[in-house]
Amino acid sequence: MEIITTHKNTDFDALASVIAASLLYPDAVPVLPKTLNPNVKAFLSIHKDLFKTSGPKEIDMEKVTRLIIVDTDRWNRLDRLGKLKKKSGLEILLWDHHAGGDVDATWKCQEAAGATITLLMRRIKKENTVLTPMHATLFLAGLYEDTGGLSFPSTTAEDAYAAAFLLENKADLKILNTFLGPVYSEKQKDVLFEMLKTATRLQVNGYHISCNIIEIEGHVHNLSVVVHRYREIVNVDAAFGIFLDKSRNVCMVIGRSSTDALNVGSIMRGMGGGGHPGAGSALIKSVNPQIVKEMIIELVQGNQYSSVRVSDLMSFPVATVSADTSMEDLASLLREKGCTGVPVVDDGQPVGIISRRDFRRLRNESQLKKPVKAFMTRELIIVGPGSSPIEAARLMVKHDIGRLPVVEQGKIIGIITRSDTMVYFYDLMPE
Ligand SMILES: [Mn+2]
Repeated sequence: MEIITTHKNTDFDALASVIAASLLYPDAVPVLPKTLNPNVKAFLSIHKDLFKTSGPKEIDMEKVTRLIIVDTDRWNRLDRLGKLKKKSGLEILLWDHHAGGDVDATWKCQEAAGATITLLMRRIKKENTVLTPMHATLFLAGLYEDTGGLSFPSTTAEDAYAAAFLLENKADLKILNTFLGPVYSEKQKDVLFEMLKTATRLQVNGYHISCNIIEIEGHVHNLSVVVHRYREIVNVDAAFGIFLDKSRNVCMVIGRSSTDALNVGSIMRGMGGGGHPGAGSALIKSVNPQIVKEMIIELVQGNQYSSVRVSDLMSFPVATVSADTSMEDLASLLREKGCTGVPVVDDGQPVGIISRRDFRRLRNESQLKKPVKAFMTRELIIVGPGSSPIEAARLMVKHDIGRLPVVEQGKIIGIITRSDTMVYFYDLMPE
């Protein structure tokens, strides 16, 4: 007997992948875990007759000879299949877009893609498997849910091609949209409301973060969608919810980040949990939530030093001019160095900045003989070498300037330009 299964709290990508696998392996029985995400449950209650599935209890594990796992590579994410883990001679096929799990597969297709369904679509296209509009709709729901409608950074070109293929095969976006939005329970709405009421924004080394302590009673299903939505609303780089359950004396910490530079997964690992750069969680017993908050802030600070800093991107040595240099000499220096602006230094101390733009202030040619200090901008916006590229970029946007002197102990040690930060944001740095 062959079975196809996926992870607990089954989401659309998991369900789509199970059904897609059942097209590729027609003899296998699709087995769904008991716990499904609420929107998947709602979808299945309407499409029950179209997508026939079984529960783990209906399967005689003794008879299983081939196990096909989709959208997870961890045994502990499967529902009641522990028996199969030790079964000798069991053939295991794995289709997954995660990595690092403990399933030792006989054969696998495991690649970084936005969704597992994308990997299965590759085979479905190749085999010219016929898709009904219902199949196409479910598969696209899985693809859109895991890639945020092709907008998450994990999205690949192949995901977009798969989406196009599914639309060609009559995936229905109206139906898809009625099911895709997360269904918030009363409890989830209460938690979100409480978080918004007490919303705080902190600035930690150039990152905007939010860290809330919320007391909860009993189990609240899927708090991660609440933190996700909260982060979007308060518009921070990362949001952390510290959920204190007094009756069990535990803190559930859930983090969500919108930037790879602030790796929530590694922050959560620092607290005994886990996750990936965009999302992570940790469960901490018998600890004051205030201490947990301080730990998170410290870890965010520490994270800073493991990632790229302004000093890694800046140019040096820096061409500078003294305040008494004539505008004429400045013009030839800018031409020679091919730069658009330079810091002005007096006695080794930065006193201003002058750029090509400032030549507009000259009223006639004779003013070319005047010193730089008559035209320079005295309000000097600087950045430290240990700052993050995000912080530098924010300063440049805020003050509408194209470059920032990098200053350490009163001395200019480099200069960072808008294009230097772009190199970083677009991941163009040499490996
Ligand atoms: Mn997935």
